[in-house]
Amino acid sequence: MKSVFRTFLGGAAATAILVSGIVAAEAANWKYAFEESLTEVQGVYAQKFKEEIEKNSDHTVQLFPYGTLGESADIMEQAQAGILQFVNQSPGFTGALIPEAQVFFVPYLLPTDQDHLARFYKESKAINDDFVGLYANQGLELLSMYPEGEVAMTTKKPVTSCADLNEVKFRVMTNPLLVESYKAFGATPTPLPWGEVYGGLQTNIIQGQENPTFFLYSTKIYEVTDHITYAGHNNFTTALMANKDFFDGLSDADKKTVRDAAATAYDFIVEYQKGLADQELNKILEAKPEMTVTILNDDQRRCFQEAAAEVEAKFVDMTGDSGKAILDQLKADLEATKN
Ligand code: 6CS
Repeated sequence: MKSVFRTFLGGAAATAILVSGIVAAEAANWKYAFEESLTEVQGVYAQKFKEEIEKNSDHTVQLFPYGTLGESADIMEQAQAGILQFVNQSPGFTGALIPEAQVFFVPYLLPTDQDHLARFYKESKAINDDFVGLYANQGLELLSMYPEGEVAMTTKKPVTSCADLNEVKFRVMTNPLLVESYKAFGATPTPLPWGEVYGGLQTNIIQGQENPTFFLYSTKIYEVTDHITYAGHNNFTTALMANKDFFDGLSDADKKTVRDAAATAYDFIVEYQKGLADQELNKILEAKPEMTVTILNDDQRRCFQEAAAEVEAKFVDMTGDSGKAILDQLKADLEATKN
């Protein structure tokens, strides 16, 4: 009797251990780093992604906002090394690693129309197919690319033409095509990580930079520049990816949960940004009424638009057939998603 009892307990205990063991093995804590704060666009996207994963699985997602693990380049290294499972890095930085990702810096390639952009990122073959392969070559599973808004230049002196950028040390993200782009605009491009931008403007090491409107407000960049200029030359693109070995090792169910969470966060962030740029611009003007805001007219834009052809040619030089194929596909995708 005793031995039967013991066997029974043993069986129950073993079952309990096995069950908890299975749960422990399955329920993981995934680390996800991004380049902005929790309340900025990448942070809002990340929080939605986390919420979806935690709602639809036993896993948890631990978020690491900008600065907690270093600069953009640092979090990418950590993701490639498998220390992080997820990383949000923008092509502005990834372009140094994946040259074709610099295509997002060919001026005037992307439209300013937010609805068109929203359809484009979602449906583009270049993004959802071609870039997936290119990111995979770097050990990354590309899960989503999404927009963060039209970029504006902020400077210490007014800009109404390329000539006004002459002698202006203009901070750009660290990719060679963006350097070429601002050279073609007539400025002296200065690639820097984000952490050096506010101080660089404050100490006049640089005299200009570009970013989407919400970021100009949230990072208080308006405190150290006096003029905002919209030339319509680009939209800020960003991307969520996973470490590829980690992703490949997930069950089919978990892969689906991750993809679904990225898709839900995409729809959410597109909706979230409706009206955001205008709203944040008003906040800048409330905080600093003397800030000037200029939307360049067609004549004033001309030199920027002319520079675009030169930058596009540089992109093809830098990336060869592979870059040309991406560029052509992207143009076709933009055309196909027009309305
Ligand atoms: O300009 C930058 O470096 C930063 N801009 C944005 C909108 N997000 C993160 C990035 O580091």
